[in-house]
Amino acid sequence: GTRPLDPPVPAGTADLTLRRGAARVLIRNWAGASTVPSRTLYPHQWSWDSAFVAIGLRHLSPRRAQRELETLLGAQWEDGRVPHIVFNPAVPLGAYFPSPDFWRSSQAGAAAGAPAAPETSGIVQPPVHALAAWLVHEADPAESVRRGFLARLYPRLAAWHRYLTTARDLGGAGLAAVVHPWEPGMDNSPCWDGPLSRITPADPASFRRADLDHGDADDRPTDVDYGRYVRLAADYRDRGYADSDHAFAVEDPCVNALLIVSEHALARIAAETGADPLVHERRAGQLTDALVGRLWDADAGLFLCRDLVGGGLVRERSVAGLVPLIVPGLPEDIVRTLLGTLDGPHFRAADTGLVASYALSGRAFDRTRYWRGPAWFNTAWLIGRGLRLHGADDRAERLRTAFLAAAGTSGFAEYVDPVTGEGRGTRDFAWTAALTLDLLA
Ligand code: 9WN
Repeated sequence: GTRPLDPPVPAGTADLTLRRGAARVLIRNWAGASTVPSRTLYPHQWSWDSAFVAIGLRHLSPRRAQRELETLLGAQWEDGRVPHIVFNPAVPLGAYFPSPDFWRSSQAGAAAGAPAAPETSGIVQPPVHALAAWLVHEADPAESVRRGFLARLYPRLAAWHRYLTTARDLGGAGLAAVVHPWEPGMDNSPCWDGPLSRITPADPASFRRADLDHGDADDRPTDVDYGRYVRLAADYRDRGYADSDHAFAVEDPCVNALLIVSEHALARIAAETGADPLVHERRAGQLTDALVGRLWDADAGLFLCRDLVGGGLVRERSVAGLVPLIVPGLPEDIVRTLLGTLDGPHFRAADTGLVASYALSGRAFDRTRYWRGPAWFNTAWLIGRGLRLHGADDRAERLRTAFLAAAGTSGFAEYVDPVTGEGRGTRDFAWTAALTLDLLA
């Protein structure tokens, strides 16, 4: 209890400190036209990071949030793909691997319409961008209209979704496939262990990891995994980034759920800019049916990944299988089952606070290693949105409280131990700070 002589603590002081800290991270990580995920570990622009960053930046500066997305989409390829990294030419080559001289986008990607500049990677990340663009617009519609923000972005976002639903419809059922473990943004998820086991790792002497200069080796993917990432990326590059003959191709529920939510956002953007919203609503509906038809697994209690090369569903419980909670119009029994899985023995979200990236009960669970257990802030934010969408406000509030506490005590960590909440990975991580600002708004 409070003693009478304790100075009164004004309401909201903790929030104010947290908000200031988060704003400071975004200001420090701003690189002039976009935000770096981390000043040390990730010194370029990353695709889905920028979408999450824009969602937070809009509370500080809607103008800067627009710029963030414009810079990313300015590096779009003519075939519609939005690269997962846009390289800053001022950063030394050795600061991050793979660097521009590995991807060689302006040359190797010429047939796919890579820009002459800037240099980019040739793979993609989850399509959170139309959702982010809509949320940025909503933060200051007058400024957005004045700058023609949505009108300029709409054709680019539409081309991006077209790429994903045509060139990347490798399974033929309408869902977008990912062709590299970096694409779904969950690099070393145990879901990729099976599909990756068929890939011969590149010779370790042929490349040098830069991530270990800044990150703890126990928190990062292993060398064998890296060898396989390099092999897949080099093969894709050597095929001119053509979407055929992929040795790794997976339909991921998180990627497709984000595509659906972004397709709904694109419908709103279309309506706002005088284009036809119905094509987007229709596609969102078709994608939702395909997601449920192809990736839902009632026995597992969540959505699973589908391995298009080996065939069949990947029987691993990953947070990616819970993210479809953000999809509007899911069948009610699926929503009920997902809520049960979230708080049940595999994820125990009610006890742990944030949501583990991989089931605590899973065979490959590892509390410290990246996407094999640690809890991440972007997935918590997405699941929180899903909980609100389905009226589970108490759980959403619980998750929000846990998110803000973990973000503050960990110094805006990249991820946290899912059991103790202890910070892991890099600090002053941009999307952790950005989504903190969003939850405080
Ligand atoms: C590879 C930037 C990115 C995130 C990913 C996260 C990590 C890169 C890496 O960092 O991936 O793209 O070097 O491990 O897994 O989700 O976008 O923050």
